[in-house]
Amino acid sequence: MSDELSARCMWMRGGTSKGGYFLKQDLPADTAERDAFLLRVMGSPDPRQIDGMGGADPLTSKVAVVSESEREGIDVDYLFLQVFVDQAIVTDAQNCGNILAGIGPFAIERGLVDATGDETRVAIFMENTGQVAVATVQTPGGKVTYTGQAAIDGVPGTHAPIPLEFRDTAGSSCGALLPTGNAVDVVNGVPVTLIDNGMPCVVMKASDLGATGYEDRDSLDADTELKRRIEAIRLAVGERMNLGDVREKSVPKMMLVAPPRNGGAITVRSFIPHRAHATIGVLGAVSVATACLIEGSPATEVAQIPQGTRKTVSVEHPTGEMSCVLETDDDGAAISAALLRTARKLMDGTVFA
Ligand code: NQM
Repeated sequence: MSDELSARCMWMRGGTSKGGYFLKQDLPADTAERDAFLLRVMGSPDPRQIDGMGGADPLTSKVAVVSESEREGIDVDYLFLQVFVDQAIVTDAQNCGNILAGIGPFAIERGLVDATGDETRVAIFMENTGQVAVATVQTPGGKVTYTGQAAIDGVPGTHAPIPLEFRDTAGSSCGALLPTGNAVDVVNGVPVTLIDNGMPCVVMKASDLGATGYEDRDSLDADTELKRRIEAIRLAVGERMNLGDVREKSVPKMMLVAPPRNGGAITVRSFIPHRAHATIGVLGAVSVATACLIEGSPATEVAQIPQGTRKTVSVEHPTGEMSCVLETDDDGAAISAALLRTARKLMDGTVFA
């Protein structure tokens, strides 16, 4: 590829992730060319991503591709791409609810959506899973603002709030909330819930894997024996979760759960899937919160779940918590989820490959 290749791009923090936001028309139309371009932009494969924009972490090696939508009632289409750090892989096999937080502001800034007063609701079709999210962006005087008083754990300071609403996310990639039809399966001797409420996840008790669930990110990343056991379970369940061969995929996410310690509903340490997460993914948190409502799941053994049909499930993670507001039907099953995120524009210009 020539060094002259470049594209218009905005670099943004979305929630607790960071990456490049592109208009679809600004990227090569051919998928293989697009992926080769993005690998060079990020500096992959290289554990340090020294020759690119990536931050040597899966959470900062992310891409959003955005276009005006032709779907009824939808403003924009969003395709998420995970650029692996140390392998030459770009995958669309997962969605990302953190990068999603930047889509509304980006779409307004690029003129795909008109601001509608002090707040603008942006309906986003998530191409990876074929589902819809609605983001509410602060647009005082018809312009996006990133400043405000909302704080989310894992991000210093306060910013403008961006509430995200999800509906009908069950079975986003696996075809069903519980792809095996079971609340619990036993894999390699470990009871697990295989679940997908927006993100394919394997939920298991940390104690069943010899962990506490309260470890910090670095200790988890350094525990090669724990990671080996987790990866063996992941590879064993890919087909059962209707995800096929997951060796080169970033799903399912592996969720180690434990009782809450800070007044929340549950504690989670997630692997995404090969590195421990610094916090927790948005749709990953929604999926774990949903598992807490499923009788028989290992999650219910450790969770403290509030009563009522509209409940805030606070998911504790290594650097704080993420509150998922779940609405449930009369049977107690989750039907919608809402979360608070923030985002920030970091750079707008041209990126070179
Ligand atoms: O689960 C990381 C993140 C994510 C994904 C990952 C996410 C989600 O924190 O919706 O946000 O699980 O790879 O950005």
